[in-house]
Amino acid sequence: MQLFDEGLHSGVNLALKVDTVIYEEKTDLQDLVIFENKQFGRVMSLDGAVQTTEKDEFIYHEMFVHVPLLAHGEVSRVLVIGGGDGGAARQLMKHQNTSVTLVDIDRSVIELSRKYMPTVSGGAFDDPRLELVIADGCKFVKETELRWDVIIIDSTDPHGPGEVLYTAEFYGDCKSCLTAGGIIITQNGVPFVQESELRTSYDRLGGLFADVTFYLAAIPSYVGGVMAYGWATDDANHRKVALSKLAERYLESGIATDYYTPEVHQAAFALPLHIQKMLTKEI
Ligand code: AG3
Repeated sequence: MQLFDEGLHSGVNLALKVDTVIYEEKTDLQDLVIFENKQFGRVMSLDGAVQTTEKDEFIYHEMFVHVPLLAHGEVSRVLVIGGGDGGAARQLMKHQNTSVTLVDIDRSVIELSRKYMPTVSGGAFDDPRLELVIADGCKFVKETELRWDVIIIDSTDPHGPGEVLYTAEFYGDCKSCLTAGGIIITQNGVPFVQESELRTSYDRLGGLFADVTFYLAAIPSYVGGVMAYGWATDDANHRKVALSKLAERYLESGIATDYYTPEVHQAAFALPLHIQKMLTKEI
């Protein structure tokens, strides 16, 4: 029996049975593998770390997208940095009046996701409301004159090509691409096994925005417990939207979800004490 042995963290590894290898390639930028697993369906890994699986991607992407969009309430333009599998884009396309710019550095990720895991993007790349840019996200946000209401940083973990997407400089450049009251959401790893990532992002985002925190969701294929999404905005009201208001926006948006509910949205911001302590701990 073949095993995929993740090796992303020291001291704990995710091992997945590989039923069939679907595709394997060293792209110019990353080492990409797609394989079939009974529990997760097709799994895409980059540089040895699981990025997306057919069966649980809805959790990760619904929480990435619907939380900021429904918290903000008036989003018309969204920038996605990374996210080449198209999972975030598919959730964004559910919001009728939303247009998306998706900037990914690696064209192969997009092409292979569309070909071998088509339900993940679900046609988002064919939607005229989506503009695809193949570019270095860092360079893109530094140079663009355009502005967005929400920026979703759907990056790999901070190793390899994804590392620059966790720097204060990059966050600052993202901030200058936001409309007033805009929100930045980051993929911030699994706090139990990636404490320093959480702490670093908290400090860097905290130096730039008035309201910085994290919200949580458990993604079964991201080993080690709940995952943290970074939340950064200058408008603290977005985090205080009443449940009744979120429910109203959810209904009005007409989106169909399998994980997200307004109640889950609110509850996701409740941080267990050990995670709160990580944020203020001296390191
Ligand atoms: N973004 C999240 C990658 C997280 C990987 N971490 C892990 N395996 N524990 C990837 C792109 C998904 N759209």
